[in-house]
Amino acid sequence: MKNVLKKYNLADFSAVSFQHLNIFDVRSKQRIPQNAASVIVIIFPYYNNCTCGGNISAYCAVSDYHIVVMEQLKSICADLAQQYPQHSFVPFVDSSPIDEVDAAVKAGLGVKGANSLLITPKYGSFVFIGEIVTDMETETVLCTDKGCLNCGLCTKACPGGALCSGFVDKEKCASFISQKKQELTEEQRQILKRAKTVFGCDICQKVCPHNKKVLAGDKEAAAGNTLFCDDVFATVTKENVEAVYKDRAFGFRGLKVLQRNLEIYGEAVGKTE
Ligand code: B12
Repeated sequence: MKNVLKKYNLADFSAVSFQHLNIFDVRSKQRIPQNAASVIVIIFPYYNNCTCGGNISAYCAVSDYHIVVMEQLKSICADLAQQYPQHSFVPFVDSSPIDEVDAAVKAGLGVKGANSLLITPKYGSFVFIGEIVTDMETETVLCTDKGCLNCGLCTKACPGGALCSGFVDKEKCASFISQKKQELTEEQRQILKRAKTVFGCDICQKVCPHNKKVLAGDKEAAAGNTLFCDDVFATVTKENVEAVYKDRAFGFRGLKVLQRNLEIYGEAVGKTE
């Protein structure tokens, strides 16, 4: 198993028993293989310095991870299936029945921060999480969460005051608000203005001391499967929004949500056009 995974030059991966995980009751639950025994959790770093000056969050400045990560996971699954034809290997990313932060922490890949995100030792929290669920018994670990420094900086900096001991009050989270299709309340518009973002929010990650090295451009943090951004599109404007929105992580929300956010962003930075 490890030999197959090694070929992919992954930043980090580990496995945990399926029985220990939090499973959400969502539609994708149907894809879990029968007799699921273990889950291989893989991280995909994505932070790039070129996203600093943009107006979207770093996870949207790279190609849509739902597609890129899923493609990699699918090819790993195909390799594993060839090696172990009697077993099933099913890939998931984000729209997953698995609580991915919880799975990664239990697999020993990092700790859960007060901002509710997985913080890895080398890549900080700027990582996507993907996983492969299998009916194969693999070598697994079960780690307990040692937690973050708990410095409180993310809680203080959150523009909506959405964080409370690792709990995210979604309706106050700028990331959630930027994704919301329904009409925003006046308070939510103000939170978006404070976050100064057209999509997503990285404030709780950017103030996190665990991300200091990564934010300083630590070269070691660019592993084999790191997703790099296209710095031309780290800034979304009225002019390029139609061209960029489809192949980014915000594509699924549609153009209207982005245009609304652009308008609010324009008000926040004093642009009227
Ligand atoms: C829904 C979702 C969101 C929602 C809600 C997030 C949330 N934490 O609830 C929104 C849209 C806000 C969101 C935003 C973001 N997300 Co998101 N999201 C998810 C998704 C699909 C499910 C997460 C989830 O529902 N977790 C379960 C809940 C129950 O966890 P929880 O909120 O931590 O709740 C626990 C505790 O808070 C506690 N609790 C519950 N209630 C209460 C009440 C009190 C008072 C207390 C004290 C405790 C407490 O018990 C709960 C169970 O353990 C995952 C993918 C996945 N399948 O896991 C990605 C995921 C977590 N997101 C991801 C990312 C990248 C982001 C953003 C950084 C994107 C951005 N830049 O804008 C932001 C970060 C915002 C933030 N600080 O959380 C990555 C995180 C990678 C990492 N390093 O951890 C994931 C793993 C996707 C992926 N495949 O990479 N996300």
